[in-house]
Amino acid sequence: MAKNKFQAYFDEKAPERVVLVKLLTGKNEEEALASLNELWRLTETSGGEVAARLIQYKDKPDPATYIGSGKVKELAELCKNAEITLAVFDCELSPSQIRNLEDCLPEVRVIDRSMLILDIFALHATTGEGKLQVELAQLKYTVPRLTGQGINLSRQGGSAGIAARGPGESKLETDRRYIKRRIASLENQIAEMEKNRMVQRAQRERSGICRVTVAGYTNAGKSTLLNFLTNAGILAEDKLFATLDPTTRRFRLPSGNNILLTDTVGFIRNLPHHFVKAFKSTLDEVKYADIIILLMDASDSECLNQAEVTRRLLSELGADNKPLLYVFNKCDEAEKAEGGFLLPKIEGAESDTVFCISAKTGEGVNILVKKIDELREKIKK
Ligand SMILES: Nc1nc2c(ncn2[C@@H]2O[C@H](COP(=O)(O)OP(=O)(O)OP(=O)(O)O)[C@@H](O)[C@H]2O)c(=O)[nH]1
Ligand SMILES: [Mg+2]
Repeated sequence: MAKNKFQAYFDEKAPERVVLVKLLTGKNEEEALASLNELWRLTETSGGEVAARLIQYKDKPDPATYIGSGKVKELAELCKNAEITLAVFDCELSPSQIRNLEDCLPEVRVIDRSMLILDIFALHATTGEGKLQVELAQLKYTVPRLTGQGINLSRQGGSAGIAARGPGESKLETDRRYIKRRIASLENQIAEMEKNRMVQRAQRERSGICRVTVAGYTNAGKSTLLNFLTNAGILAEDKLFATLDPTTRRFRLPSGNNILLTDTVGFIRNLPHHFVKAFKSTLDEVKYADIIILLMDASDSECLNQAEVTRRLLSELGADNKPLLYVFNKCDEAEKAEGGFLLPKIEGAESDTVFCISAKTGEGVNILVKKIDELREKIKK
């Protein structure tokens, strides 16, 4: 099926061919490359196939096209030769940068990292609230970046291309006034749902049951841990952002006391401000916890940086004053590495708040549970 920028097709037999584009400014190169690898995984989660990567070393982004004009020509050539139809930039692009880039790349759609993440959210949103939050974020972020191109943001039975998938069944009109009205209506609906959530939270608070929330980078194993402890039956898979909606389950501690365990949406670096705002009611879950489990994927070499991103987001959400348990998950996998797995030191953390577990095999989980039991006692005093 022919693809052009006005009609995006997502054909499962022939995934969209994608080029990842990255500017390296010489600062923090390790982080930049980790971010590029993450973009690769995000692209695959979204159903795309990474056909190429294009890296430019440059001090500052070009205001008009982000990468320099020579590099844009190289990109156009690459896309033509490798039959690439989508370019994903590992940054935040302005609407005019997207327009300029697409003018130079006639057969290629251009999106940025946030649009890709939102696309995954659109794919994975299952509940009413999740879908409303995705639509709000798309209207505020994606639509202003795409409407100039006349892309029809409709969901044709899941057949639209990456970043052209919307949460609603109906056609998302691109008319500015309509968008403004729709944003206001979505904000109202989300505020209503937020009220229900507040009522639920108040009930939980009154019940006096200790609330333990599992937070962490996407794919750290949060849902697997909740499933292991409570048989919650949450979808847990090797995909980024498999979970969008918080799930809470009761769990009985060895002391016989109950706690409420909550699984949350994963964090990722460089979340745009609109994004955090649109998902505030979901992300806020951490603010109402009595104890936070900061889960990390010990088998990922980036795990300490990911923990740092999580800590920063927790602080932005006003949840940095809670008892925090640092839990290295997937130790079964990490132990396979040469030399095994050595528990890293976490700055500012007492050694009895750092754990090593496998949510898959259950290794070490009982020690963590014991600690939660102790903490619960302390908090309730
Ligand atoms: N080897 C190993 N794999 C694990 C462990 N815990 C989780 N996984 C795997 O890691 C992947 C991600 O697990 P999830 O539980 O979905 O992770 P999550 O943190 O909920 O991810 P999101 O909801 O996408 O943010 C799945 O393929 C799990 O099977 C573990 O202890 N060991
Ligand atoms: Mg999950």
